[in-house]
Amino acid sequence: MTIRKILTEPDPFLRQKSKPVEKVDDSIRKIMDDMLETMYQAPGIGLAAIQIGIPKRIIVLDISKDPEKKEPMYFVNPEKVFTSEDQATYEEGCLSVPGQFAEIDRPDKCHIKYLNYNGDFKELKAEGLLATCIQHEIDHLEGILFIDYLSKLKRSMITKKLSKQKKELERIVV
Ligand code: GNR
Ligand code: NI
Repeated sequence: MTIRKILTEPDPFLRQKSKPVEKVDDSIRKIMDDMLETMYQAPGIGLAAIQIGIPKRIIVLDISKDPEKKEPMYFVNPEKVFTSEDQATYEEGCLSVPGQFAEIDRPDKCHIKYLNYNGDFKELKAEGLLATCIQHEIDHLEGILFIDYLSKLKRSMITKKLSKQKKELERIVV
């Protein structure tokens, strides 16, 4: 397994729409393994393939509280088939928007269909943090970041801060 570099805002790559996976084969499983390792070491509780520069519809998640007990979840070509009217608010962060957090409202429950690690068709009813994370990750597949739900002013403040940080880092590296 390989730890990959996580792209950060304002990288235009993050705004691409990811393409469906045609077949869950070993090359796709290798991407999922790398994504999981990259997510654990970040550390984060979810990751979409586009965040490591691969525009394919693949998500990994692990929302287990105990770091000793790994409970990885893999979703290929996930599609929302239901979202509840009732909303839930969570303080969200994103590995592609480092150091920034904001309260975001989303449907409290969602049902999804997807392919698992072995390429089998599955359905899942999610609520609470799991539902929030799945929706955050499916947004990545559409090129959407959680900061897109904030006011224009808040979003541009965050984007400016991050692009300044990037330029400073480049100066140090060079
Ligand atoms: O690590 C993460 N934590 C998190 C917290 C609240 C809502 C969503 C997330 S996902 C995020 C990792 C990430 O950026 N996934 O795309
Ligand atoms: Ni994210």
